[in-house]
Amino acid sequence: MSARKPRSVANPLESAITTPSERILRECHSLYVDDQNGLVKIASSLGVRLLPPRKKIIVMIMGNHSAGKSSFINWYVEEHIQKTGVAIETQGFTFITSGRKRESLTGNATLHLYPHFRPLLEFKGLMDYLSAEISTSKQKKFSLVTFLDTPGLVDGDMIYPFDVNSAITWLGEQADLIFVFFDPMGQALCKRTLNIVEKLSDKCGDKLLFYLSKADEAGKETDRQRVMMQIVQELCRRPGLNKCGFEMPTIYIPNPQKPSRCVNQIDGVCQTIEKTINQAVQKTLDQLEKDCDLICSTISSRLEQDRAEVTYKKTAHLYSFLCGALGVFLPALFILSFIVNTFSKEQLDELLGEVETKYFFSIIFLVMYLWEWIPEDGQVVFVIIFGAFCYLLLFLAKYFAGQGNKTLTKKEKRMITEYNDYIQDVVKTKKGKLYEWYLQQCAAEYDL
Ligand SMILES: Nc1nc2c(ncn2[C@@H]2O[C@H](COP(=O)(O)OP(=O)(O)OP(=O)(O)O)[C@@H](O)[C@H]2O)c(=O)[nH]1
Ligand SMILES: [Mg+2]
Repeated sequence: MSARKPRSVANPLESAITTPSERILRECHSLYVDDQNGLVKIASSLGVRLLPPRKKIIVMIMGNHSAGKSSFINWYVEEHIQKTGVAIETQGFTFITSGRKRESLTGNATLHLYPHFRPLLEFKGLMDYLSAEISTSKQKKFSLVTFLDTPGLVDGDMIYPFDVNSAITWLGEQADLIFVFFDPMGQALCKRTLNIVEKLSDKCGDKLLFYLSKADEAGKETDRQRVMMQIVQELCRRPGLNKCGFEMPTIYIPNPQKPSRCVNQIDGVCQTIEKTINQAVQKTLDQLEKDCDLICSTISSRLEQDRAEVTYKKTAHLYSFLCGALGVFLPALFILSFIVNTFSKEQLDELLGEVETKYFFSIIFLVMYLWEWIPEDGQVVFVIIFGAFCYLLLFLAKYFAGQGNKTLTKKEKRMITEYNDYIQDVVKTKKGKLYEWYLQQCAAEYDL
């Protein structure tokens, strides 16, 4: 591995058309998924699982049938992507996101685009109702948002081809924001919507926001107030929901042909999206720092562990050698002593030379002295014990030789040290720069 800098995705042409937030998110993402030095790859080589951050936030829009969910998305994107109308138009889940060219994707292709959403495969019958629409629009903050349009909810006999309640609840948990649209017409108090909202509020109440949509159709201000009161009352009656203070901005799609005097808080929705994007940028940068620290601490503990392992292995190998040597030497000496004892001193002098014979004999003499010192009826027992002892020594030699776990090879050690340097020198420096950039952007927005 070479500690090269990751490929920067921001070429001059792109930087002219992308916002700083978008570039920060993209650069963070590329630090994770880079082919050669991506943090995901580095972490997985150390046995740590990291997920790359998302490049966009996910805003799920749910609510009653005909509450204006798809119309809101079309308005935000400023392109007629989703079918709208009085009939039940949206029957499945659609991801609406920005890309280089206009495209419509089916279920499998959608999961390819959003691997985080693979568990959707477990929802029986849902795959035929999953799709994605890619638009080239760059309006508002669309380049940093993925909308998730959901099926219109109705009570009664309507049969959904999949478990719609569980699917919306699961998807809501994955989203960064959940908008619940209540329209002032007929179905504002749809039980199914309230049931799902109750479940979601239990798990992710902080990202759940309520809107009174199509507010221009609510009639006079007093009617609108009455509808809102009804909805809020119905929400508060739910045991899981009565703890939250409800805020319910009124929104509608501005129509120049049909001006309305009703207050429109739709710009507030855009600001909420923008705020969540900024939070996502901050969270991503914080997570990057945490992931870098996690990798570096894993590396240092791995090296520390390896050093301890090497020392342990060296000691074990020394023991193994000593036991092995004794296990072979002692019986050899014992047997040799008996053989040599059958030779006369003169024969040995001739064979070995005088000085060597002297030393040799003193050892043999010692062994034979010890042997004779043992009472005759105990000699057989001694041989058995001695044999067992030598066998134990050989067994211990084998045991010590097998002790210790696998240690790092030189190549592996060099590689993880280089990973550490790369993270300290390249990734952390880059993260510092991106943070500065982010703060500059915040300051610039604040000045405005
Ligand atoms: N007056 C008014 N009409 C709206 C507004 N938003 C949507 N509509 C109309 O309401 C109808 C339903 O809108 P959709 O966007 O299809 O609603 P939806 O929630 O996606 O409906 P389903 O997909 O069936 O659940 C359409 O005829 C829209 O033109 C609004 O803000 N004001
Ligand atoms: Mg729709």
